[in-house]
Amino acid sequence: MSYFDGIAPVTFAGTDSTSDLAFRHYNPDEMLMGKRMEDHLRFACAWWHSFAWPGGDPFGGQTFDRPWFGDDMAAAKLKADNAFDLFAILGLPYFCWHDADIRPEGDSFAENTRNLAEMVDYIGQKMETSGMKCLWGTANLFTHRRFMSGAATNPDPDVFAWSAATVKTCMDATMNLGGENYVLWGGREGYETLLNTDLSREAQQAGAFLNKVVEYKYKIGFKGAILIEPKPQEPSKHQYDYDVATVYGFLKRFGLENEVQVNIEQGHAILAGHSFEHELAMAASLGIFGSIDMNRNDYQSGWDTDQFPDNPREAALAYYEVLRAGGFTTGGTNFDAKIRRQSLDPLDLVAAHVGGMDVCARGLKAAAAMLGDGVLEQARAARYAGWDTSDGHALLGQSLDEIHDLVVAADLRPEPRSGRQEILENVVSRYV
Ligand code: XUL
Ligand code: CO
Repeated sequence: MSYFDGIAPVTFAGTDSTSDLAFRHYNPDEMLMGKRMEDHLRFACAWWHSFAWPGGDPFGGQTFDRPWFGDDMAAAKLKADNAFDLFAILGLPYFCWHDADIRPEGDSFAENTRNLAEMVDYIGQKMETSGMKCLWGTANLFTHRRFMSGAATNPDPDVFAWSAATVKTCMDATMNLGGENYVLWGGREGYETLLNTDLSREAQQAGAFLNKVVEYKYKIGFKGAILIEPKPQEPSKHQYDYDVATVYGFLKRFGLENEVQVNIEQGHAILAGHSFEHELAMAASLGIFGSIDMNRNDYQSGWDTDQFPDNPREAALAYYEVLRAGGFTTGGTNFDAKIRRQSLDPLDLVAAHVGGMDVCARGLKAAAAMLGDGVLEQARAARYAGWDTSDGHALLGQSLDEIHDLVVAADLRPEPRSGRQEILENVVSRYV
């Protein structure tokens, strides 16, 4: 018996379909820029939102009633069985997990490790029979009360040690599941008040911690990417991994800019006061683009609402940056998104993913067409054409007084030119 019994596998039915449970745009085998749509998007389901989240909010507890809710191994296995049933219905190729999503919490570190290892075996067998793959694994270093003051940046070295040991077990588990990336979201790496916080120490701790992660990656021969997920607020008042540019500065400081990339989440970009495409373009320009957590925030609430994406234009602009960056290599599109607390039924969980996958597919198609037609890239190249001349090239290597003499000799009079923003925005509107 599956929780999802009675729901048939979702298939592509074309844009004329009015079914709630059909793909109108996501057609896995459709070729775009020489690659299958499924291989472009590399969709993943998030174990925490879809199977572990009880539907609570700050004003009320659990609303969902799932047969697998419980805190023992039998419940964890039932959860895994049903997770794989949902993956099959949706035709999702990947999943992502935290240790706390897939194993029950033990009474000790050793019990946590045993539980995790047993669940990794169980899930590994299900992956073999289903062909499912693991996009990434991660450690939950923020839910349990021991992490209330941070993990790597905790004032208590025992918590640093517990966290480092936990990451070791989670990297082992990710490797055993053939995971293609290992993610670190600094859940409580930040502070509530500067009055009790030593910023210098905490940065040193975080730098040492991440260096150990990279060292261990090489030690075990993990071939995937190590990814940091930036977020500016929530749960801490201030989170150290504020945004892509901040993370890059941190990586540079600790010599890790060629070792670690970023997992960029739509909602986190918005919380940081950026657009999603800004964060993607920034990561690409810094050479640290890795993967995405796809979702959307409510633009009125100012909070990380983790809703499924529903805005084709935003998706198009995001995938445009992904494609400009060369597309995903180890990364993919993880739905770090949850249904609303009133969405009680198995059908809601399926429909949420169908809608999200379809919006991403629609965005990807528009992005591929925009890139293929080249209108935006031609306009961009034309705007910077002066820098491609020999004078333009030379300028960056010249001193201030050399440049001064050039300007005087040529009687230079720069002429402002239109940035053509509205025309370019209209171009995008033609595609979405
Ligand atoms: C929290 C968040 C996490 C990370 C993984 O906002 O996005 O789910 O993606 O720890
Ligand atoms: Co996320």
